[in-house]
Amino acid sequence: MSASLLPSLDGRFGDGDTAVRVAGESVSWAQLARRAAAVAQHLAGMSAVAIRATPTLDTVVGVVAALMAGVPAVPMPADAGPMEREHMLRDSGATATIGDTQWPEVALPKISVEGETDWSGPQPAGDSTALIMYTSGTTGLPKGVVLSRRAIAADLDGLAEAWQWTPDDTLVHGLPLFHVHGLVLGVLGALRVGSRLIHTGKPTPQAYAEADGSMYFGVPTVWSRICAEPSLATSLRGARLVVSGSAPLPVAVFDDMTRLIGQSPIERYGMTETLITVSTRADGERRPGWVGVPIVGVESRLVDETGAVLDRDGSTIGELQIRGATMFDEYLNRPEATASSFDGDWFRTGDAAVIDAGGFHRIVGRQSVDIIKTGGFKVGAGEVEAALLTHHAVSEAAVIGVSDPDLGQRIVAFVVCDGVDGAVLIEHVAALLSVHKRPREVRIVDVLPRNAMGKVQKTLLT
Ligand code: MCA
Ligand code: AMP
Repeated sequence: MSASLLPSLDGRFGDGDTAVRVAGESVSWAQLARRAAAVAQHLAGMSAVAIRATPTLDTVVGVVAALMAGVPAVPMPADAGPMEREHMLRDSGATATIGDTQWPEVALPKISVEGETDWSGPQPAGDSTALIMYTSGTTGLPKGVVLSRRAIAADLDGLAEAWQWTPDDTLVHGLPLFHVHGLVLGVLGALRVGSRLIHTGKPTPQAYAEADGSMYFGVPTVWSRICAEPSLATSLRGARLVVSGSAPLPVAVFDDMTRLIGQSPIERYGMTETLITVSTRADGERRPGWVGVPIVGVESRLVDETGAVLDRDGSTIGELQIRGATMFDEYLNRPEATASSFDGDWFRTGDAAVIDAGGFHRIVGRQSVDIIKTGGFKVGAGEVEAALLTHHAVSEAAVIGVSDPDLGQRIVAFVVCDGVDGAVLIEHVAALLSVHKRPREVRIVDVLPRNAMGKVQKTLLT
């Protein structure tokens, strides 16, 4: 294992018996390292390994094994449908799978998670690929975001500094292990800092209330569900930090958290491509609706449509651009997409933001209506539309995000179809893609509003 990436697994922090607990199964760091080594010895030399990222200890072992072997890990949604799976496996070039992969169409060898050894291989270079994480765009299939070990280390160190995250902490969360939030921050973060980790399996209010942690991570939907059960929310009063991210935290939820948990949440902002770049600090101001300041090693700026840099006056809105040590390397197999997402070394986030004179950031919204954030998951409208159009009864489809009190946005599909009802179409999408990409609502219409060029005018969909 790289001495530099996950020092807890090199014995740097001793060996707590229950250093890592996932859905009730616990291991010490030494056991985790030995279990991962048993898998890593079969991975060495592979070009990439796909991991079905269920919320289990086996997933953590699989990811650590890939890091140990220096093989890029491709965490796949546990419920990825065949359309997504096929794309991710082919695009990533994975040559084996780990986890409970009962994927009928996949012929790749399965590496089982079993046994313990002391195997160790050569130390992977800092600029080598640690993870390929798939993220949805405005159109087309999800893009593979290539993340180096160096970027991950820089991000986790920057966050540890901002949050005063130490080996004395116990981190609690139940977020999915196939995205940056749950996996990079929520697992690799604990293993890098040397804090204990309790992954609750699912991010339910009950599980968070029972976990007795010092730091809790959640997306806004998780926090609003916790606040809806005040007797459970007050159980978090002993925590040192409660952290929200992945989507805008409504001010009402911020206020409820402050009242019920007895402290205001830390809000932090990031993207799969840039990792987490902006955060309020443990020792700094926590302002509802604002996400804080760049972490160490990161710079930000606002630009207008012409590329001119805008003032930091707390009210001028521009596109947020980011550069620094936490940046991804490229979109896999997509050089044009990579090139067009940068302005020099500045990454164009596609988020509209303001920055005040003190450097505090507020995210105002996305620049594209075709990116939907639902329950903290990013979903591209185009991907859902393409899935709908594979149904023989559907002739046209347009998908938007509609404001939702629980999910932030819910996916709503407007469909021109013949002889099929909405429930069938929802199931159709849930079966082809990850379940969280399914529309929550289908509105059947006679025609879609289009402009003179024939383009659907999504702002007219209601
Ligand atoms: C429902 N279910 C179905 C169907 N409908 N199964 C099959 N077919 C269907 N049609 C099942 C689901 O599988 C699930 O089962 C259960 O019903 C509930 O599903 P659902 O209603 O979709 O879930 P939810 O309760 O609405 O989920 C809310 C959530 C979830 C738990 C908050 O949205 C979530 O985990 N969000 C986290 C997203 C996240 O980590 N984002 C980070 C991206 P079962 O319960 O058995 O599974 S990284 C990022 O954004 C950046 C870097 C950042 O800043 O962090
Ligand atoms: P993802 O591609 O899943 O990594 O999602 C990244 C996107 O999530 C960003 O571009 C933002 O639109 C959104 N996001 C992440 N954190 C926050 C936050 N704290 N407030 C508002 N939006 C956020």
